[in-house]
Amino acid sequence: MTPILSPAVERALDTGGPVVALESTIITHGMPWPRNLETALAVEEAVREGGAEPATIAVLGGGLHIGLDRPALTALAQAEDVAKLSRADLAVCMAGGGTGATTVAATMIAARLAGIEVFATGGIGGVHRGAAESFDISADLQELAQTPVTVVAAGAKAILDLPLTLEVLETLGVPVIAVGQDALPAFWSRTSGLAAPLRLDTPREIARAHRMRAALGLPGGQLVANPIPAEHEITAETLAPVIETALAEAERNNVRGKDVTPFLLDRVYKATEGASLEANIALVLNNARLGAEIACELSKETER
Ligand code: PSU
Ligand code: MN
Repeated sequence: MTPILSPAVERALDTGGPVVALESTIITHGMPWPRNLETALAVEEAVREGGAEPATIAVLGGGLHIGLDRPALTALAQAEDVAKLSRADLAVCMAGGGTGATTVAATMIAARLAGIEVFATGGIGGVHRGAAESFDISADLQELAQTPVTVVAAGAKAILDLPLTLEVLETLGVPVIAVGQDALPAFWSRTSGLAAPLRLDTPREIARAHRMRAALGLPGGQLVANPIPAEHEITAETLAPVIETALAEAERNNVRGKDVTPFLLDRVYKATEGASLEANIALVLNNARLGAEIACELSKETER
């Protein structure tokens, strides 16, 4: 199985140039049309402005595509009922010639196959609240433990159980690195009230840590938690009651499994009258810029 690289991604990888992987579940399940397409295009542009090549990843007609052209992005953004593919779903979807959007876990798998070391997104999946009963822990966490890709996210969403998410990441040996601050960011909010296990302040240090992990023979990646820019943040205090209501609704409607994250995101979007979406877009752009900087540093490290 060979991934299908877009010409621009292939060129960049052939020459050891900086490439940043981007996921597609955020397009199909994370944001409403047409903001999802606008955001996907703006994120790609932000990566290019940062001097790297964007590689949005999705499964189209059974092929694992790394780098999507505009018609493919548009079709994905408009499609309804696209499958959400995590590690468990990827092979079955591809073998059956299906189409699906890749989550953080599946995007990491694809990035590694293509030789891409950095991936920028919004937020990762984590340990859901009530996981002691539901056992709902995102496969994203295990993926970070085994697939050597540096993932730039704005932390994990406050809809999750953040203390337990940190515990699981620690158990799995995943470095959780806050950028430029001591606190763990919480997606829409700059801080979660929890200390981040690790802190680094520059893309160069993050790139060097990525290389050092490989040199030590450690499997897995790094989670780079980049706080949302201050002017776009929604404070944790504002969000807390909104999240409580969304979680209660999910419970009442018996929402389970893969549907939980999209359901909660949609409820928060409605309850904040769209403000959560604006914040989400701002943080993804911010992560794309940092991802490009890290990819540029990694490509310099290779030359040294
Ligand atoms: N966070 C967002 N938007 C998203 C997701 C996370 O702000 O769309 C997606 C990502 O693709 C992530 C997935 O990998 O949700 C996690 O889903 P689950 O909890 O079912 O593993
Ligand atoms: Mn889940």
